[in-house]
Amino acid sequence: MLPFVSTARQHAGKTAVIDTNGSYTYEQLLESVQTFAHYLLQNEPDLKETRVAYMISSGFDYVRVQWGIWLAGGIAVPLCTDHPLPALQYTLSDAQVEIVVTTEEYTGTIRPLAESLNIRFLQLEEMPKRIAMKQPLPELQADRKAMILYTSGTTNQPKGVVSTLNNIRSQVGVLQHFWEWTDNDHILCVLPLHHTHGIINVVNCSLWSGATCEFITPFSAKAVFQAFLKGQINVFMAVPTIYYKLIAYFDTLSEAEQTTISRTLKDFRLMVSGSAALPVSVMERWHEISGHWLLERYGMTEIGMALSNPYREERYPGHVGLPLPGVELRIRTEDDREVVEGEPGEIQIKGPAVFVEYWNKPRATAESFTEDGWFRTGDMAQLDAQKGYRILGRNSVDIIKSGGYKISALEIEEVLRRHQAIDDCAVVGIPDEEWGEIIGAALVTTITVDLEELKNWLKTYLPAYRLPRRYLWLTALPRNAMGKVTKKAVVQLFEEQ
Ligand code: MCA
Ligand code: AMP
Repeated sequence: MLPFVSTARQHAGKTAVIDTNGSYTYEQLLESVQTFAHYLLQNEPDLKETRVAYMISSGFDYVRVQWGIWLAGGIAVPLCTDHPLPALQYTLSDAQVEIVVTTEEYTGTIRPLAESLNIRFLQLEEMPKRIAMKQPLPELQADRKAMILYTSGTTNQPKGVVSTLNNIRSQVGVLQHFWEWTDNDHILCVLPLHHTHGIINVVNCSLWSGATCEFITPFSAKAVFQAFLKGQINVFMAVPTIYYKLIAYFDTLSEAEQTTISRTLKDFRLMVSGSAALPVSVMERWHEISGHWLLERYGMTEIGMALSNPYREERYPGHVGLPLPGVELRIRTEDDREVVEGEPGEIQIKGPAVFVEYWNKPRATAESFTEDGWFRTGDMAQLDAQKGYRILGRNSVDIIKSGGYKISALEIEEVLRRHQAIDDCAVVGIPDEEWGEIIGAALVTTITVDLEELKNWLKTYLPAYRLPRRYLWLTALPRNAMGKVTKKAVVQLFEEQ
């Protein structure tokens, strides 16, 4: 049995979810999850790893659909609610999705696409009131594939990371234990729910623990502080950019408002930062505001969380702690030998939380593991005997982290090159205090390009978080000029600009 079913039974009368429509007990959640699972099954005994994509805002409906897919034996494929059509189409096609679920909010966007791809379409509001639930739900083995999350890498299109039920159980279980989750916890979820951080660390850790998960969407610093001030939330997790934005908003408030917020924050049990490097300045300022040293941890879609600062002992700024229980970690040099202490190298991981494959990409899967089965993260790190591991960055310049999102420079370059006026281009990450990196595009053009027109054109292909924010025009250069310039030099050009 999936662990969340027994948790929900055990905490039947307790509040599981709070969203903009109201609050829901575990009993209501489980009942609607089971009903939805039967609705998906349509009297079949098992979905047998059918890919079910869903485009649903954060909240009760999101959880009931995700858990319903798992109970019915399907593979959950969450869609980003902000993705433009070509990106959605790519995900539906690449994952070979057979069913799409949504609510009225997104029907206009996703229904025509699902229909054009011949995919069964379900809108939650159109679900019949009575669903036959005579048949038992399928018995599921731990190695069942259960989720595909799309993540950018060093290929131009995102790859689908396939996790099994056992991977998900391990990713949730280790955090429940190490960060000491209990049913007294109450977390606020502001993160998007097509990535591990929001899905595993926030939603599933809380709801598999009998805690309350409260959702606000979209993120706004004001709404976050208002939610905190209700005095019930005691756990919070976010990317560094969100802490930066919270600090910036806090600094605009009156002294009296600041004092009230600080008093509320001091009662929190746990505050976590991850998905990108936490600047020491943000950690220190947040400590002044809240009295908490943020717990920084390191993870990746393919592996869940791997390294964490301690829950109870001292946390070190600029460091991400030690391997979590059950995580095997080694650091290898470029010439593939074990490092000596303090020497930098690539993080490689083994353990029950590590994904099984990139969907339909056996070559990419094989290349991402060493011959003896270690997953190559592509992240460079170094161990400090006292403070734990320090992340030094990626070993590829083509991976950008902006606002906690992983972005492939190659994907954006490919889109830019489709524009009639662009002969060549180079996309880079430019260091930025608020966003970690912001995306810069250096363009070789033959004719003058109207920037507003270019931005609007790009929006039809790329979601907001993958859009270049700064541009450099290199009109005097010949076609293919970018191939002869290093990306480091391009970043420098931006910085001199
Ligand atoms: C938006 N803007 C940006 C960017 N994104 N500017 C520069 N760089 C960006 N990347 C601009 C917009 O154009 C807009 O400007 C203004 O910021 C507000 O845009 P909006 O989209 O409303 O931004 P937001 O809602 O404030 O979003 C910021 C955010 C969001 C909340 C930090 O990016 C976010 O939710 N990030 C979390 C991603 C995440 O969960 N990653 C986890 C994956 P204007 O106002 O001028 O139009 S990593 C993972 O899962 C692994 C396993 C791990 O370790 O956790
Ligand atoms: P994603 O592929 O979206 O799951 O993002 C995972 C990547 O985020 C990792 O490979 C790291 O590059 C980065 N990351 C996650 N946590 C941290 C952290 N605490 N410090 C630095 N980078 C991080």
